[in-house]
Parts: sequence; C-alpha cells; structure tokens
Amino acid sequence: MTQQSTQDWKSRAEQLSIRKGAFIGGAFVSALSGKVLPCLFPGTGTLVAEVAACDAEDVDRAVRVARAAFDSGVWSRMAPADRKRIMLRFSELLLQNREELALLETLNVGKPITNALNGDIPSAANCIAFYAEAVDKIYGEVAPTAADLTTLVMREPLGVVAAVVPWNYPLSMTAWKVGPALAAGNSVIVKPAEQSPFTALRMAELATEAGVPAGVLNVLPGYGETAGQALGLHMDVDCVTFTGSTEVGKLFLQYAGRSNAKRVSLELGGKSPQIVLDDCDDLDAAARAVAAGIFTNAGQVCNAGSRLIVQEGVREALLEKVMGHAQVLTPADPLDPATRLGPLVSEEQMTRVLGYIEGARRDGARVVTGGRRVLAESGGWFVEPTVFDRVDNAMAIAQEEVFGPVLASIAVSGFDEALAVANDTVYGLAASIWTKDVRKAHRAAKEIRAGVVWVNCFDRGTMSVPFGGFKQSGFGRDKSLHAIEKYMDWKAVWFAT
Ligand code: TXE
Repeated sequence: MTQQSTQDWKSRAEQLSIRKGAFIGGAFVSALSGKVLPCLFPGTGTLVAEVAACDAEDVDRAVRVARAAFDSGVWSRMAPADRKRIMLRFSELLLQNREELALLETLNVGKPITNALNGDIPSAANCIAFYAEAVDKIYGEVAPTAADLTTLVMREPLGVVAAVVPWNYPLSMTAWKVGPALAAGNSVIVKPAEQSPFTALRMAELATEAGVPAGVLNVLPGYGETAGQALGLHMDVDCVTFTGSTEVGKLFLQYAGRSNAKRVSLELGGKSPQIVLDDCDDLDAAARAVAAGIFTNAGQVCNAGSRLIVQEGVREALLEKVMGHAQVLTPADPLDPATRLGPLVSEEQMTRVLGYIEGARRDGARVVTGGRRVLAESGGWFVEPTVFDRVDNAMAIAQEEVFGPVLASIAVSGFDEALAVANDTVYGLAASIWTKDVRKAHRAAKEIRAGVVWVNCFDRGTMSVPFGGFKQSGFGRDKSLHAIEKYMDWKAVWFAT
C-alpha cells in the first residue's frame, strides 16, 4: 500500500460507492416507507449520502428473515469447522477492503483517516478472526449425576440477536457484537447509529461474499426511536446487545420488560478517572497517557479518561505536560493522513460539548487550554482539546459524560481521597492509577468499582481481555471468550439408562 495524500483520499471519496439500502436476506432493499436518513461529513457538514431509514415494518421483515435463516439451520447447525472457515474469510475480506472501509468510516464520522486505516478496520477484522477461531472450541459438559443417568449440559445459540451500536467506533463496535453472536450460531440484525451506517452495510455484504448465508447477518439503518425501539420491543428478538448512552440502555431494559423478557446486555457511558499520585516515577509517560486517554477520537470514547485525579505534589508539573500535548494536537481535516484529531461526529454533539464547556466555566472551573470551536469556516464540527483545572467532583463536568475532548482535573491531597473521588460517580467503566507503590496499585485495583483498571498505563486492550462496566456503565462483557456467553444458552439433557 502506498502512502496516500489528502487529495488521493478526496478523489477516491468522489468515486466511492456507498451502500444505501438496508441489508436484509442477503440483498440491499429500500425502507418500506421509502424514507431516508441524511449522512453528513463532519469535516465540512455537507451531505455524503442518504441511506434507508428503517422503521417498525422493516424490523418485522428483517426479524422474519433472520428467524427463518436461524430455524433452517443453514448457519446455526452448520458444522463448526465450516462456520469457522467462513468467518476467517470474512475477516480477510475486511482487511482486503481496508482502504475503502476506512474511507467510509472517515466520511461518515470524521475519524482521522490514519486512525481508521490502522486502528478501526484492522481491529474489526482481528475481532472477527478471534471469534472465528473460537467457533470449533466451544464445548458442552457432561454433568456428574446419578449412576442411572447420563446428563449433558449443551450450549445452544439464542436465535435472533439485535445489535444496536453507536457511532464512535462504528465498524469495530459492530464487530464486537457480530463476531461472538455469529460464532455462537445466531442470526443477527445490526442497527447502526443513524449517524454511521456506511461500514456496517458494507461489512454485511462482505460477510455474504465470504459465505455467511443470506438472512444470517442483516443491517437496518434507522433512527433509535423507530428502528431501535422496534427491535427492543419485538416479540421475536431473543437478545439485544447494546452500546450507547446510559439513558437509552435503561430504555432497552424497559423494552424487554414490556415485550418478551429478551436478554439485554449493555455497554454504556463512563466518567473514567485517571489517578496520578505524587510517587508516580514517570510523569512524562503519565502525561502522554492522560492526554491520549481523553483526546483520542476527540474524546468520543466510552472509556475516555475524562477525570484526571491528581495529587497536589505533581499537579502543576503534570498539568503543564498534559497542556503541552493538548496544544500540539491541532484539529484538522480528517482526510489528511497527518491529522490526529478530527471533528466531532455531528453539530448536535459539538453543541452539547460546547455547552458543557460553558457550564464548567460558569461553575467556577478554570480553562487552562482550549475551550473553543475552531475551523468553523470549514463547516466542520471541530473543538479544541480542552483542559479544565480546579474542578470539583460535584460539578457537571466531572459527573456527566461529555463525550468530547475535554479533561476535568481534580486535585486531591492523598491516596484515600483519590479513591473516594474515583468512585464518586454513577459510572464504573474504566480507571487508571499511576504509582510506583505496589500496595497502592493493588488497593486501587481492588477498591475502584470499574470493569477495567489500568496500572501505570491507560487504554491497553486486546481481544483476549473482556471489556465492560460496573454500576451504570452497564453489564455483560464484550471481547474475549466471555462475550460468547451472552449469545448462548445452556440446555440440560437427562438420559435415563
Ligand atoms: O447515543 P444513543 P447518542 C453517550 C455519549 C453521547 C451520548 C449521546 O455521552 O454524548 O451518549 O449520544 C440508538 N430506542 N454515548 O445520542 O442515543 C441509536 O440510534 C432504541 C456513549 O448518539 O445512546 C444508536 O444506534 N434505540 C456511547 C444507539 O442507540 C435508541 C456511545 C446509541 O445512541 C433510542 C454513544 C431509543 N429510544 C453515545 N435512542 C458509548 N458507551 O460508547 C437512540 N437509540
């Protein structure tokens, strides 16, 4: 692959064919209502494509197709070794189409092209390969029961799984759900966020090309209140796997209660603390990680380290270094391969983030760098990397998920206070601590109520490690072999001899 310039990407964007229909039963179809949803390029605010806006009747149709595929056994009862081969091919096709998928992602959500190319797309392909390799390693059990019995505990797929995903990592979040759900033998319906349907649609087409039978993987672009709600309430959907806001996650629990008690797993928001203690022996590394922890993907990351909890002794020196990183991170055209910080996904998201910045100022926090919209003349939705000092943990900027490049720095006098502040949130997705004291590190790992704790690092992750939250950050885990549990049931079979 040769290095491509901004102009190369722009020329390719003009020739790009964007799939605009819903993908149901192995083919692209319009929404039955004929409605479409506009997808805008966040770098300029201009229209890229209009994609089918599905609602309840399309959901019905997709569920019928997915159920028929499941019942036919064409995938659910396929020999595991064959399913595995198809999923490995699917992963290869994602990699072979990496440039196209990266460009689709960048045009759709404004993610810097280099990040999409080297991060999102290979990581989605890797995820599918990880679960492909698991397919023929999922065993049942023979339970110890009385001598006149042989008792099998068998694992079965659930049936129709709906994956409702967000816009911050459209393809990789989709892969985190689709990989284990397909590996387990289910039929899947993906509902991408209304802002970001491009890559999921192309992904489903590539899955079909790899040999995933028609009807097994379907994609329904549409709004949350219509398509998302209809999936949540559908009587023939067996499971909803969701990543998104805590508010909508709670709605899915209600939908399940009002319909068929379907299984729900939720990966929700966060307000992840990054604790730096006085005894941290590498402030440069801590500063780099703190900055990356909040500015990566313009802060639109569920585990973004949005609260810096720093002990007084290193506060000034650390903030100085973090500001240094923030100031060289200039928002720019996401189609430029040199860009590291792109725009926010939508005007609505930008307005929300700027609103939080204004609110924090009013509450008495002090902006030490950033704080403004920039490049407004481009029409894009760019916000400077922003750091607030003198934040009180009770302020909205410290309690609510901003989902933008905004760091709230909270000073603490000691370790116990740092732990108390870290836990003083409704969320519990992730946390980090920087210390050279091994006892403090272990205490933090035990006492912080979060699904992930990083010690002297931040945001490390591979497919082999589960990811998900405590408290109002949700329940159920993505990634690792544990994720497969969400998409399978146990069946006890008693043979009398
Ligand atoms: O999320 P939503 P939004 C947080 C983040 C962000 C805020 C709002 O703080 O600023 O949420 O973002 C579907 N019934 N996160 O509004 O609405 C929707 O179509 C059924 C954190 O975009 O939760 C999309 O597919 N479904 C997060 C998905 O839910 C509904 C990632 C997520 O959208 C629905 C994204 C409804 N009534 C946002 N309303 C993370 N954990 O990473 C919406 N949806």
